[in-house]
Amino acid sequence: HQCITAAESSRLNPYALHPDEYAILREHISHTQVTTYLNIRNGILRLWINNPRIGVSRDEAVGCAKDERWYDVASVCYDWLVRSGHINFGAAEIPAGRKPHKETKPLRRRKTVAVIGAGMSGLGCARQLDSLFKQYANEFNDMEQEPPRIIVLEGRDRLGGRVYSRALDSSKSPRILGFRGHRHSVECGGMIITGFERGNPLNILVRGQMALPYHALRPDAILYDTNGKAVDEERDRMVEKLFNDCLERVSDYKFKSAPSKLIEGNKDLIDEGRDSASEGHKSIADVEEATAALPQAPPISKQSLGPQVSLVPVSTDRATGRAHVEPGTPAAFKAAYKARSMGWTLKEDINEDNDLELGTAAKATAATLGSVVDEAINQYKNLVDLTAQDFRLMNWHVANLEYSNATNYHQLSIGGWDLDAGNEWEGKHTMVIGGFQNVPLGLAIAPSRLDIRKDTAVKKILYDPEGMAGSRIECEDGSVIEADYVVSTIPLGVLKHGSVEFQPALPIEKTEAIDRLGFGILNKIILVYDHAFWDPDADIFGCLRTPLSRHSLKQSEYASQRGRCFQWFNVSNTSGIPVLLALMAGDAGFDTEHSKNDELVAEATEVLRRVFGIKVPQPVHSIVTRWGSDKFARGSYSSAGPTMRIDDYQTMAKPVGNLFFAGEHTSSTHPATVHGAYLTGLRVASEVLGTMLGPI
Ligand code: F2N
Repeated sequence: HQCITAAESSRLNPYALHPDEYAILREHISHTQVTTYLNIRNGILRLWINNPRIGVSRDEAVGCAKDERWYDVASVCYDWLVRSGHINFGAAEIPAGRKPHKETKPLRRRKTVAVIGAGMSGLGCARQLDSLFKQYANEFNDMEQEPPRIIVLEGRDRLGGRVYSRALDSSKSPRILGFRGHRHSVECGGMIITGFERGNPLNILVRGQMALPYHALRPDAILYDTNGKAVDEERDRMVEKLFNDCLERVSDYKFKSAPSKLIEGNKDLIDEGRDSASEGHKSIADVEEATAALPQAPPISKQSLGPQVSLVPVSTDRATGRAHVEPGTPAAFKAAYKARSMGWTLKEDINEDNDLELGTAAKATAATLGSVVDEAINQYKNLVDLTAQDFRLMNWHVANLEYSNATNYHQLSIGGWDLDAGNEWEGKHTMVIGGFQNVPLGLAIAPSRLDIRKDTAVKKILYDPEGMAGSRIECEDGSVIEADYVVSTIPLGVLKHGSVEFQPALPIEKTEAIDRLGFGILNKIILVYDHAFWDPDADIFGCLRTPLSRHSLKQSEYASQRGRCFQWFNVSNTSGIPVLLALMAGDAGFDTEHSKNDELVAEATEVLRRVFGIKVPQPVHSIVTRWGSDKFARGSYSSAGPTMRIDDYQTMAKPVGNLFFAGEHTSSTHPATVHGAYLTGLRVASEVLGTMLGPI
């Protein structure tokens, strides 16, 4: 069982081959041997997950094969797991590579890899390269090369990029007394680690390697209405269901991606850790070639699953606003019928056959998630009686969705806005106590110190798109770095802004994807107090906002206000002092860029006073983030822009010659997240090593 859990924790299906494994093994093993292979692979993963402070050695991995005949396959599996970053990643002590079987040869010039950016993706990549180069030192020796040097170029004077735990400086706020000498910090950027139990690689780093303390967010969050009273839970649930149904109706217009081929082992045997008795003599490839002429089974259609389950129901997470898949009834049901089953009373002349007519909104060339959902909400108004409070509630959910996408939902693609839904992992959301930034810092120093040049802003990258000649990186301070391989983790916002020049210009497919993808703004207002006046046992609470003309039942009138301090985090547990953090999402995120701190703090205080009474004091210290004006970010994170194409994130990830791309905006499975950024760093490290050593 531990092997099964280890595979799941490593984001691998314990019972089926990953597409890469399939590509490596299809000519070498038979269908029946897949079971044996998976048992070996899951066993290696178990060794790793049981103690991720120390990397698994090749000998240990090979020992997972029960039979000598499988040693070679186990060794290949080990190579794949190491190179792809499924084991031996992060801040682990790394076992030495193969013993040199040839004499050490005279070495040629040492190659250089330059990584631009010391955020999670850049540091993740540099650390992984460092570790891979150690593990494959002998292979480099065979090529008469010393393992390459890695240099990280960072424009800021600090590490972590969009993970920024800003220290609360007691000298600036003399009233934060008693805290002098202690390191208190607040998260100005990425903060929440989602699905911490199983699958999130940050779990291994935070818990398994760095042993950082963390706080699991308590998910229940009260929503307060504008009069300061908690919203009736039942009403809240009804509105949320209606909102989710609007999102589901949009899912008919979603991008469809082809399901990937699944080569499975025998589940029962794998569960028991037993291998298949028979061996099978034809390789997977032979069998496939023999059956290629046979007609393929038709793809599974929504209807064939029966009317009761929907394949892609959508709802948004309360703490993060991110879309996730939940079992639900399909949008195919008539809206009025669904509304009634949610507990709504239908208007007098409406019966269960009445439906929404979203056709015109959805088929318009300029259709966006916002235009269609706004239309759906407006049409629901004709089926059931929606009050002004219902509109406030509905727009709180819109704000929450806009928060996770860092933009107004009229700037989101109807087909691709939730492309990553379904990839979420199990477990609570957590926050690192004492600062999330300790994770990138940990990568920078352990197990050995990386060569990181801070205050080194890159302004120009001259590269060879054919990958034959080396690259030249010019920095703002006049320094020049020659590199054989370049990894860019430059944020999408900076790429859009054009402040880093590529010579030659990036290929057109990439510049078009840069244009189509979105890069919006989420900002935070952080308020430090000398005592807590809120419920210390609640981590999150929401505040409904009114449009400029109060009691409006017009959806469009809510956009500018709904994201203003709509969601609050009590981060005292992780900061060590009484701190509240309010989100400015959607249009509000953008407005924050050119609003004055005093006005924002006054507005936030006003929102708090409605809930906690007029005694709410002025904060002793406050911080307002402005990620849009930040020269090294130019916004908060990427999103599915209105005209995006299904493979835009993959296009962002493609290398051009020896110029590689990592960063949050190159992850099609976990964009806009810290763990997603980290995984792209691992991916690119694997690509770079593959270019140097060739495939496994
Ligand atoms: C250069 C140059 C140059 C640049 N020369 N160096 C909740 C949960 C999950 C996902 C989302 C959310 C909601 C959002 C949220 O509240 N989080 C959040 C996030 C970002 C920001 C800005 C805010 C305000 C809030 C949040 C979260 O809780 N949980 C997450 O998992 N992610 C969250 N994000 C997004 C992540 O912070 C972000 O995706 C990730 O950190 C990006 O990492 P990358 O490595 O891709 O980029 P970055 O850290 O910007 O590193 C690039 C580096 O390059 C940076 O150090 C620059 O200074 C540097 N650089 N130009 C040299 N010319």
